[in-house]
Amino acid sequence: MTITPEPTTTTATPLPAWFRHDRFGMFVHWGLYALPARHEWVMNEERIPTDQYEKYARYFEPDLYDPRAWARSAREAGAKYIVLTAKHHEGFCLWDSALTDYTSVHTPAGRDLVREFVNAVREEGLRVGFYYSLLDWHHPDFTIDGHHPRRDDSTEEIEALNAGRDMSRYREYLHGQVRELLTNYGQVDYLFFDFSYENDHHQPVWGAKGASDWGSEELMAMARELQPGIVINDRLDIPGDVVTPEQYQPDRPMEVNGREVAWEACQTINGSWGYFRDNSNNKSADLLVRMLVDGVSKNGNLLLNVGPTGRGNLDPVAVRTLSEIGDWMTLHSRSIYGAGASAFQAPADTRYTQRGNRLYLHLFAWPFEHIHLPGLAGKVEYAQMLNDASELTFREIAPDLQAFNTGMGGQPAGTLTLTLPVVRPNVAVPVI
Ligand code: H79
Repeated sequence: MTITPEPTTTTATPLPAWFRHDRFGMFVHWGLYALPARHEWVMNEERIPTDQYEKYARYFEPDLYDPRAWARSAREAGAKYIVLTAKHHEGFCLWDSALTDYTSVHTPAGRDLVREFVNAVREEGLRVGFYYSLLDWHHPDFTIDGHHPRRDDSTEEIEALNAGRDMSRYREYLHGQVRELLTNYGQVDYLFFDFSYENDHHQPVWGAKGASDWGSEELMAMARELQPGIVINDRLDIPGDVVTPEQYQPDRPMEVNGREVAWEACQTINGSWGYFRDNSNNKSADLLVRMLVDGVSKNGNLLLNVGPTGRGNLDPVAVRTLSEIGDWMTLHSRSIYGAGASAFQAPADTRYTQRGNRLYLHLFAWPFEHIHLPGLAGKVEYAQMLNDASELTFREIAPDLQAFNTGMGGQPAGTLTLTLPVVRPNVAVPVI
């Protein structure tokens, strides 16, 4: 007997409306790497053996952990969802997993930190996301590969080690842990897996792992069964719901196989995801706002990262940056939430976002008094500044008129010219 195969569950499901609408989320990278405080890849970069790295677990005592404060900072910045690293590549788990002792419960913290996180996030009215690392540099069955801290051991040592390692056992562990996270913590809105490297042609790595190592089809099906409506990212080496460029701003709406897809850029404040004490390469709130706007102008989201310290609090730079973004969002979030790309072509140093029939012009450089907007003549009923609703007057060269005949000088037919305040208002972005 032949049967029609069941439709695969891994084709992207319709994306829940909140994801595109909300546009802005906060990423939280927190784990043992907050203690060395020199990048979350420190175990790998410094080839730290497992038994030495475990020392950080003995000193993990986050007495200032207050996820309500994280969530409040996120909400006040305008973020609508928070994604927490339940487990990063180091393998340490922030929840009470029955499948390992390498968890926050078995540290001086002595408790399930994910539980407190989800409660706090929901109390602040935000959506809950989990990051789960597919790589695991602590698990005894995860085979040594070119991304593993022991990658520089001799070939003989690596072969001997890998002979005793069994990826099918690791796969069971991975599926079991994801099952725990999606079963024991109520509604989970977003799952960010990280990452596959089998088909990474930019950076070929020996022993690279992908969909067959993770059991990606099965994993995704399980996640959707446990949490209908969950958004799943694209790093399982099979198609997901959202494409996730990392520390990279796409130059146009993203496409996969010629079809536009939802995307979310994840970005750091200072180049490191985990807390990095000696790094002061901080992006300004102004730059981060422009990155958010740039993304929305191309139908993308921004997932902005913070890396809390080993004591559990956000560092002052993160707090200040989020607060400044919040100042801008208070006045301008109408151009972000529910907005996306416009069909109009924005002039140099500007971006358009559009929500329904509202077109928002974001000026990345403040011109002198006038900005010329090709193609908008005859299309605009009213123009105003967004920050204070003050009217902006404008002149138009009708599309059917010859250029050079209006006194404005040199603008092509169809151009609308706005008259701006000479001095840029404090946090202003004009709207037309
Ligand atoms: O969790 C964050 C990163 O740790 C993880 N994904 C985000 C969300 C990630 N970053 N990079 N990668 C995964 C791919 C690997 C990049 C590498 Fe490297 C380049 C590994 C070694 C060189 C970056 C630079 C990490 C260590 C040095």
